[in-house]
This record gives sequence, C-alpha cells and structure tokens, in this order.
Amino acid sequence: MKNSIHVKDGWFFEICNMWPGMALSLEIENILYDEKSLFQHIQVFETKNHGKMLALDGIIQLTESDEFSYQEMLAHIPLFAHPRPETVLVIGGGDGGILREAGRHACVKTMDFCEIDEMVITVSKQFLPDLACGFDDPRVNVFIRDGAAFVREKTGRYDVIIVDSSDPIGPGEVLFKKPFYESLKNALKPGGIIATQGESIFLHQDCVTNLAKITRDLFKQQAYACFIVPTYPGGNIGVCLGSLGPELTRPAREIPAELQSRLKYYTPRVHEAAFVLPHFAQVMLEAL
Ligand code: SPD
Repeated sequence: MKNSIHVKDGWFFEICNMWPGMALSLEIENILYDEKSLFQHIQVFETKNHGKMLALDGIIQLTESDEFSYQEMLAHIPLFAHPRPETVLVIGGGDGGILREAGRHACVKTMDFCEIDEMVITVSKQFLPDLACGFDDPRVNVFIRDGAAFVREKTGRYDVIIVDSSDPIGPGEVLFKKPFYESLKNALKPGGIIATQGESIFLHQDCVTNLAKITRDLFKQQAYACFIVPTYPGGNIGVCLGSLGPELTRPAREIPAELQSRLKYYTPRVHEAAFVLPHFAQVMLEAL
C-alpha cells in the first residue's frame, strides 16, 4: 500500500480544520490512485466495506456505498421543483454522478458541464464507471474551465444550475461567495432554480448561514434541505437552493414510475421532508 498523509495502519482519516477535534475514518484495502493534479491531491481507495472512495485534498467526495444519496438529492430536488427543466448547467462534480442523475429527466435537452480539474474526470472514468457513465449522455457538453468564470459569461441561459462543489477550501472556495451567486442568478432563465452543495447544518453553521443569507438577498425564494450521507462528517450534508419563481420545498411534477424504481433515496415525500429542519437549524436560519 502506497504511503499517504491521510492513511495509517490501513485506515483513511479525513481530518479537516472545518470540523476541529474530530476525524472520519474508513478502513481501506488498497490505494488505487494517488497523484497531485494542477489543482488538488486526487486519491481513489478501495475501502473494506464501502466500495471505492474518491478523496480530494484528503476530503471524502464519495464512496460507492452511499453516493446515491448525495447525487440524487442535489440533482432531483431542483430538477423536480422546476416544472419543465430543459437547459441544465452542472458546475463541479467531475465524477459525473450529478450528470448521471440529471440525465434521468427526459425533459432535459442539454446539460452543460463545467469542471476546473480535468484529471478528476479522467480518474473517475477509470475507477468510478458507475458515476462517470454520466458523461456518456449525448446531451452533455463538457467545458474544462473555472466554473465562476464560465457562469459569469452566461445570461438567461439555464432552467436549473447545480453546483457540486468540494468544500470551501482550495479550488472550491470561490463557489461559496456572493459574486458567484450573483452570476448564477444572472445565468438563469425566468423561473430558474439553483442548487448548491450546502455543507452540514451541524458542523458548518457559519457556512450554511452565509449561503442562506446570500440566497435570501438574491432570490425570490430560498430554502435549505438536508439529508443523510453516512460517509460525510457528521453523517449529513445539505443543499442550498434559490428560485426565481417555483416553490422549492415540493415537487412541481410527478415522478414517472420507471424513474422512481431506479432511485434509492429520492421520493416526492423525501423531497418535502428534507426541508423540515431540526429546531436549532430552523431558528438559526429564521433569525437571519
Ligand atoms: N465534504 C465533502 C463534500 C463533497 C461534495 N462533493 C461531492 C462530489 C460528489 N459528486
């Protein structure tokens, strides 16, 4: 097994100053990939019990055992809240999982995809084919660029924009700032919706309240949903949403039975339930 700063005695440790005093560990069997790209340290592990795992700069992005929860919720909440999403932009998420989910919507005609780090796509195609299959969809147009710069150039172009960022440290930092959200809003068609990776309501309260404030200032409607992902710190993560029109907290369309049968986490009831927050979080976000 190759040496890595995040691996000791056969265990991977996610240790990050965003959640001081705790670590998340998974037992691993092998390091399949361990290289630095121009932007970040990319690692793929074979874990003992959770399938393959992708980590960027030592932070778990996904494991094969529970990735469905994150990809389905980040993609299907905004896509089902929109009455007819035809043009979609996905920023970040070079593994392809969000594209895989967005592609399940027959009404979607084009999916622009912008990722700063081409090596994440290459590595995912090699090691994570069940996610990277998202790139096989002929409706996908791939742009290898800084997502903030890409979206700045677009006006009134998209029905739904999904931002699958890493944490606000390193290349993802700019994706948590107000100017980026102003660009996202400007890139939406009338009635459009944005959904962004919203960190944990338990562990990253400054980040969550900051995103809620930004979206509240800019959008007609704003909401925060949270859900379970066992292999993220605290076992949960959220989505921050802004809408120029449609109600966010319930689906605007029925889910086709065939599509529902292929999903493991998202249902219309789970969509609505994800916005029902614990009391401390409700108070925190209402106090803004
Ligand atoms: N704290 C980790 C957040 C990871 C968000 N991005 C995951 C990428 C999966 N498509």
